[in-house]
Amino acid sequence: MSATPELFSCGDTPAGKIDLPDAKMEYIPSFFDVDRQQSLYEKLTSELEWSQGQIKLYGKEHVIPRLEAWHGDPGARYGYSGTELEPCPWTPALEEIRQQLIRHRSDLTFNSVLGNWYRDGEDAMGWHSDDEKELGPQPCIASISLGCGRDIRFRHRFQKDLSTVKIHLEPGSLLLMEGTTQENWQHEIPRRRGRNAPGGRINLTFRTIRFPRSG
Ligand SMILES: O=C(O)CCC(=O)C(=O)O
Ligand SMILES: [Mn+2]
Repeated sequence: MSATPELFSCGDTPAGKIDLPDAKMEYIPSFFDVDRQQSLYEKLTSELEWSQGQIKLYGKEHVIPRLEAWHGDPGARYGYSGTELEPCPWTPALEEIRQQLIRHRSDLTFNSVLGNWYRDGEDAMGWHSDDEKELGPQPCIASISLGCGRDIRFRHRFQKDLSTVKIHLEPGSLLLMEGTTQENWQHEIPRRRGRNAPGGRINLTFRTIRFPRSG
């Protein structure tokens, strides 16, 4: 695949390597088939410990526009959205997905997963990189999408002349981000309003906490 960003701005990104400069990414649109992705979505809505947090920006508290859940091995403590959390235990559906990831790439291990539940198109996530120090250098993040499809956008942190790249994350898809992706690129899930506003979507980012926060 060529590195031309416009190539990815359509809805149907093909399976394979996403050839962005200074990044290592792979996209698999049908990691789960339609029935399995739907049943996993439903299980996760009830199995995970969802809550809506708050974040302080410029001294003002804001409600985070999505629900979040943090699960993993005991001790895989993490700070996100301004909070520090001991993970909730793995659930059967999370364990099933983790095993499928490891079957896909036997060199990968994950000790935790962050769930984000976008209840509708009003829920979103702002520009950021997954570069928290708990993850260590060059983290591998495996991102699973279930429910409705949503766009993810990428922008280079330093090369401002590069176009923003949009990938439509299909329900049942896997996006792997590794190597220097987080060092060099930020990503966001933009809000989607209007006639084509999506319904619910759950995203799971499987991660490895290498340097847990001290309890
Ligand atoms: O919802 C997504 O696809 C992305 C989630 C994300 O970027 C994160 O959890 O850090
Ligand atoms: Mn992220």
